[in-house]
Amino acid sequence: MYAQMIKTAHKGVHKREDMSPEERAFQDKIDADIKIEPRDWMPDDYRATLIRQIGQHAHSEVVGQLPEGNWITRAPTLERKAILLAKVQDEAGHGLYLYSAAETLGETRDELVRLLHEGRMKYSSIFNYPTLNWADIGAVGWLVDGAAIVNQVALQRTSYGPYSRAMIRICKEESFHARQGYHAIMKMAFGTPEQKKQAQDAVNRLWFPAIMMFGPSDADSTHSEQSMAWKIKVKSNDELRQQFVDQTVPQIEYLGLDLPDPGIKWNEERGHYDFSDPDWSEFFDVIKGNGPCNVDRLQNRVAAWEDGAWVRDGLLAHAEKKAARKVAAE
Ligand code: BYC
Repeated sequence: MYAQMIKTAHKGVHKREDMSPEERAFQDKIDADIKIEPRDWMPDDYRATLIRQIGQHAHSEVVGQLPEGNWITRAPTLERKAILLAKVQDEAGHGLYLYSAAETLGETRDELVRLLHEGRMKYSSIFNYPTLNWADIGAVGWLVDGAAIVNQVALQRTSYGPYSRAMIRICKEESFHARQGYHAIMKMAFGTPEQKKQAQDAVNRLWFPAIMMFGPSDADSTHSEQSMAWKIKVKSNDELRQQFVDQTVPQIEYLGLDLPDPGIKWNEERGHYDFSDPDWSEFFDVIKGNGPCNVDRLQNRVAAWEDGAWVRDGLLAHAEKKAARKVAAE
């Protein structure tokens, strides 16, 4: 359904004077901060935008398991391993909440997964970078989940009820993820000179990819204007990026690490940190499929899906048998 919908999607922002009476009533509800629920009338483009964003978000949670899963067997202590396992399992759960939220819009999980596997849907750019040392796992929890929280706390107020409710639950778990990441990197930063060097290296490599997670600058964001008018997005890409930088710079300083960007400087007048733009050509290249790990990540996901076919078949056969038995007994 989604694949079909994007072909016919409206171009440009919906203007009030062009809206049907139904759409005007819908927009009035949004303006009054009334949540939209699955059975409510909604414009096709609102539905398609939500399926795109929620679907990409779900894919990010699932693909996001890969860079961290890579370190489960090499975690330095039993305690760190148990924490990492719990975190990676949480990501699978987040994927499920989000695929379920997308299903309330009439799109199946199987279809979304198919579009991901065919390279027709995106997932977060950040997961196309490798995790090279143990400090990267701390940095992922702290910076990547930290960035995800900034975005998701805002999304708790998104206009679509099921998405908003999924976010509330996800944010609770993300707080634990970010905390454990900061704790892991703190151990490294306050550890031996070799460990501190690894922590610095992780921050240097992951800083710009982390701030790219918020998407292109507002001026280059294709969907922001309409998504904000519909309150699918409640804060702009640049606003959220600034919020993340402001909360993270003091944390880097506390760790005694060098700032990863010479452009980071407190701006008294703005009341915010200034910082350098990431290399946007790298960002657009990564989301086109040309990042360091894109091919690997997708191959791994497709292989995992195919390897799991027997489990899905078994569960379906069991459910059908159970349903047939129930009918026979009635
Ligand atoms: N990566 O018009 P724009 C996590 C695309 S994971 C890839 O600003 P929008 C976690 C965008 O899709 C966190 N693509 O888009 C999991 C669009 O292309 P299409 C995941 C990106 O949607 C495991 C084009 O660029 N969080 O929590 O208005 C372990 C133009 O952009 C990215 C979410 O998904 C990107 N970073 O705004 C640890 C949050 N940025 O679709 C952690 C929900 C942009 O037209 N999503 N693009 O082909 C959102 O809030 C919004 O979708 C975004 C982008 C702010 C990301």
